[in-house]
Amino acid sequence: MDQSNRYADLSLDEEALIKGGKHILVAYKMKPKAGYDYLQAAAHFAAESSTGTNVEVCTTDDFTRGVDALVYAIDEANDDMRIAYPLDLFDRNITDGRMMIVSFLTLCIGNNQGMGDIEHAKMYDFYMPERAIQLFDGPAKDITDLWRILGRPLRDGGYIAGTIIKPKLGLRPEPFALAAYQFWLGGDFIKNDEPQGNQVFAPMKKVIPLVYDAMKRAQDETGQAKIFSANITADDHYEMCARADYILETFGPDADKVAFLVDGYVGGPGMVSTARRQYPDQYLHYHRAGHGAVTSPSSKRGYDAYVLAKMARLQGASGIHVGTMGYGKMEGSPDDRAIAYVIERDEYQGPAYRQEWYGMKPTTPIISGGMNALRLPGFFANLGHGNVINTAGGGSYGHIDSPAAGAISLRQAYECWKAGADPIEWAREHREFARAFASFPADADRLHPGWREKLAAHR
Ligand code: CAP
Ligand code: MG
Repeated sequence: MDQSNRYADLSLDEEALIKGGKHILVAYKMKPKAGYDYLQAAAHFAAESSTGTNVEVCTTDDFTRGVDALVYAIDEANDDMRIAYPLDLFDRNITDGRMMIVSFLTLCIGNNQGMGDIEHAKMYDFYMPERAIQLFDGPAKDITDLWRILGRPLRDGGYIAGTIIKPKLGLRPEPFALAAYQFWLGGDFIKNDEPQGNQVFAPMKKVIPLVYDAMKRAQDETGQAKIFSANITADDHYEMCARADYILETFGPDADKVAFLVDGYVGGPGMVSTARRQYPDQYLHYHRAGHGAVTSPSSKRGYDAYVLAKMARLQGASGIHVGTMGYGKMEGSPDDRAIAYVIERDEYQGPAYRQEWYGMKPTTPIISGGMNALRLPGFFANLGHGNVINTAGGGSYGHIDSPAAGAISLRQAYECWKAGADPIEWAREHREFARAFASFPADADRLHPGWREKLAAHR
């Protein structure tokens, strides 16, 4: 059924829609199945994403039509479609009137995924008007809260050297805490790896007290504050809160040094918002494990990593993993810096829309995945700043001297970039950084051919 007379209006002007402030705009890469007219398929997509279905229904009235989602632009040659969703379509909390990401997803990336007349459709940008920005929680804590704890300047406080307790699984409580202590002798920030929780061989109620003891000893020995990002991910809201409450109680006087890690993609919006709303005093660390299922460039459905990061900021993630922009082990490219810029700045021109955040707290770009001291200088040069959390698991526990040396090498890499120094020259004056060359020889060969001769004294 051709619904384009109802669910499409190509005369609508995008700037006017933005100025009107009453619509969420969404840009998709959409391709109809063979044999389907582009505009008709787009209109059906908008119907299924708002007030319609595949046939007219007798219960529709004029008010209904007033909140139809409307296709307002198509570019068939580029599989590009843009839809305006009236703000009133979206569900609001009965508790406090706020908006919710689950409603945004269930409409904009819901039934329209897998329609019979659509080959594929993927959201690559969206625009939230000011009223919507006002109605999402946004972050309660941000990187300035971590810089404050670490005694750094609250403006451009710089690089936070972190790690992930490795191996990913399989450490019992004592070796787990030892791994934490060893890194904290040189680094700032430790996170659980995303699957670490309450495994039978590492019960949380045995691990957490030992981790806190390790934190206290490392703080005493270094004279520096340390941070632990504890995984509270769970299916059950009450389980998640039980974990969070136990962790805060155990860290007691140092509970402000605990961030809460949530596996936000697999856990879903409910878990993220529950953590954000129940524990607004803790930095909320959004791990995105599993996101590649929809965000990977090889996926033509769902939404991309840029969209995921924007949604995480709206939900109140204090920090989210943004990838390594081609410098680490995960998929990515240097242009992925846009994912960092859109969540850390108060306004940013994205691939389709200029998003203003109207003072919503920024979300910290978290850099993780195959990173080590050798890969960091190039990463910072591409991003253009170092106001990030970097968690390097292999890059710390793979350093040939010690996890502490690995941590120190990460910070030295940041300082090398900040100084605009040549890494080989810098290595001559910074031992742990030099020893990262020997620790990760394949990277050293690729990034600094001839390094062995140049650094003979440090092998
Ligand atoms: C990195 C990591 C991170 C992923 C996250 C891992 O470990 O802990 O979870 O990289 O990817 O489990 O692989 P390494 P992203 O530092 O040892 O690689 O940040 O892209 O979501
Ligand atoms: Mg991990």
